[in-house]
Amino acid sequence: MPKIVVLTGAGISAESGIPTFRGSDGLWEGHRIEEVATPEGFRSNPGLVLDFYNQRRRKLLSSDVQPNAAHVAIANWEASLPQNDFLLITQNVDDLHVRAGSKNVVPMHGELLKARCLDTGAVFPWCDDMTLQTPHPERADLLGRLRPHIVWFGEMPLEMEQIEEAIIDCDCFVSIGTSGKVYPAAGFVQMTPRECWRVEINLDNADNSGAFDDSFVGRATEQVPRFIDAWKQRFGFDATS
Ligand code: BJW
Repeated sequence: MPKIVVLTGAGISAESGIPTFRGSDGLWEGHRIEEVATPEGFRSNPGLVLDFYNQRRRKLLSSDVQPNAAHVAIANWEASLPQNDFLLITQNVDDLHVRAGSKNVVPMHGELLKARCLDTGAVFPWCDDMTLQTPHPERADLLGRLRPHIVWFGEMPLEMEQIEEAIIDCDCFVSIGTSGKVYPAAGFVQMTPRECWRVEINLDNADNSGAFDDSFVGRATEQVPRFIDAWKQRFGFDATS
């Protein structure tokens, strides 16, 4: 059975109502990247950064945001395959893949619904707003010492060893809804074996499009199911066999 690695970015959640990062104005919901997505930005204005993530967390938890047909198609695809043959790497900090039923998911840029202690590094599930006065779940002496469990620029993405092991050994690498501007994720396609089938799914060309063998151009909700059908044909896969 072929080994599959799927990489997703903000474009897969766009049709669930979560805005992508790189709009034409270069701002993320009105903020410069350095303000809200770097350790330096957090140190210089922690209240603003916590509030930025509070707003995104509230939106993610609202009933308006639900997994879409692309998230569901990927989860169903995984469920039809042997357990160890599929890895989903997501750059997204939302939990929509898990809500759709995906199991083997690595959220390499962290998770919006988790908090991390600045002092101990411990990570906790987190659905509430976070402030400069938020009590630590376990340590009364550590008041206001939590940050969102998010990988900011200049920080090391999570689970890189597991990710690299899967990529260098995969038969199919599919990159969905990512601009190919942020490393190391943008360089994963270059690490795939020579005989691997490299596929890009995007509304538009990404910065690293030249490294892919095939492109499915259009909205993820339409193109992901179309691509999975193509994969089944290519590898002679029959769910009943
Ligand atoms: C659709 C669609 C639809 C829309 N259907 N498609 C110079 C050169 C190279 C690297 C560097 C450099 N200077 C600094 C670096 C490193 C830096 C980096 O890459 N910077 C670049 C900006 C140049 N990277 C880092 O610092 C990373 N850490 C690191 O490198 O550590 C060292 C290391 C060394 C060795 C090995 C490994 C590591 C950390 C990066 C952290 C990124 N964090 C963020 C923010 C999280 C906080 C938050 O969520 O608020 O993660 S940045 C932001 O970008 C977020 C995303 O996960 C990430 C990627 O964005 P994505 O998903 O591609 O979104 P968009 O908006 O850019 O694109 C959406 C795409 O979807 C578009 O293409 C649309 O067309 C498409 N689309 N609707 C299909 N319906």
